Amino acid sequence: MVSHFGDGVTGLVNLGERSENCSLSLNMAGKKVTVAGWIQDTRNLGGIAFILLRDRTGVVQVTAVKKKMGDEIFSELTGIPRESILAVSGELKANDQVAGGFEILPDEFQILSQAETPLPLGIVDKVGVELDTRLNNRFLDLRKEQVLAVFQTRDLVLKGMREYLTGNGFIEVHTPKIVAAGAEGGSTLFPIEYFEKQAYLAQSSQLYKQMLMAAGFDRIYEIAPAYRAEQSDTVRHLAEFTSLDMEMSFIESSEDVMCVLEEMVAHTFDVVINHGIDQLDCLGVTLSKQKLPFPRVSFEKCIDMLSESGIKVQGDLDTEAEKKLGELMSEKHDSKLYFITDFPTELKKETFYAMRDPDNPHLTRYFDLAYKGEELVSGGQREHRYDVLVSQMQEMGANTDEFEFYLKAFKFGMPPHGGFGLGIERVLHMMLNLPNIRECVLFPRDMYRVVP
Ligand code: AMO
Repeated sequence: MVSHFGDGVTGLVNLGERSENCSLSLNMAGKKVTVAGWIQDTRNLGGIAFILLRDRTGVVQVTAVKKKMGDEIFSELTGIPRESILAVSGELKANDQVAGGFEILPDEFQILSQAETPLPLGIVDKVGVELDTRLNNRFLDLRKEQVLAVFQTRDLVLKGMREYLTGNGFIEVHTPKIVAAGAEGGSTLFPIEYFEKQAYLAQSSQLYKQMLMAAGFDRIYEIAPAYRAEQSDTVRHLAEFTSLDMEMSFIESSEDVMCVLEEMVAHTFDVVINHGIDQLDCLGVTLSKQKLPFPRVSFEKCIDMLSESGIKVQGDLDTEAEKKLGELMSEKHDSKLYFITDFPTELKKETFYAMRDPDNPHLTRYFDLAYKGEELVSGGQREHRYDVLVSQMQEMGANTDEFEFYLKAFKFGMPPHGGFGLGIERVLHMMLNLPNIRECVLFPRDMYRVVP
């Protein structure tokens, strides 16, 4: 029998043959169970020792009595180093002095894997450890309850987004990550050797999701890695992040895209609030339900608001201005999530695919969704008219020959369309108030880190 410490998931191995999965509970009092897990701690009081065994589902106490086991076996069991993996068989006994209300009295045990000492970092110790040390020993760091909680929340965020999009007629697709041209500016492209040709790691699925609109796929989304050779070593930039890209056809304006986006984000918050109670509690985070619609404020209006509060902006918003704007939005509109709309063409110069406002070519039909001052999403309506798209590309100096494979899709029936790109780690970074975006990635990649 394979047993678990917590609420009925998987994880523990048995000593003998594997059969059904189940979780330990008081109902099993008096029965013999076999469990296995990591030794979190051993408290040896001489005649009696308490060993805490941990797996993903929780912790169980194994109570070893010297008189019962004999000196030799008792010292072998209590001498096993922390974080070794131990399998134990014995009676599950009710004991209301113990957390969880029961303990295991071992009859036999087996060391499945012995950990070396000292550990590069503690799993339950309160001592603060540098992020670099944690990331260098990430397999150990990931054993921590609060680190696991981040990835369980990440799982919920992804489930919430998929659930909303699938429920609204979007199909999940996968586009190439080895590409011949980038859509987000040359400076953040990672070149790779691709047989005899020059290729790049995809910065975004932009060109492909648009081509799928020409294919008549109508409503698609993709959740996949995106690569940016970011020269900025900040707490919110990664060289490899997970991008949720969405694209939809037959829209009238970017408002259609914003409506889908805000509903998806609000639904995702609901999923995390309803199903991530233990994780939020473990991380000390309180999340509130998000009210719809999210406020929409034009870029120009944002600049005015900032200027009234003493921040002069030249060009795009910098980090300080973004942070301040987050505070102002929270005060004035009572929302931590808000859209910045009508981005000036001047600021979206590299975004050749953005549709410009027909009444004012100095403005685009482009928006960002920000959360507490950090950009989570950018998107908008795309330029679907071949001639206009080509002239926008020429205006920004793009080599249209390189994009021929993409431009061709605009010549044979391209519907009006739009979409967005959302950084999953940015959402978690802000939602869980984490100090660094690297906390939201199992094995982060940045300017300096390519291992583990
Ligand atoms: P953009 O370049 O603004 O737009 O990226 C979209 C979203 O992706 C996330 N993001 C990042 N997250 C972590 N580290 C990075 N280095 C990083 N760069 C971007 C952010 C950002 O809002 N093709 C367009 C989207 C579209 O119009 O559909 C694009 O990629 O959350």
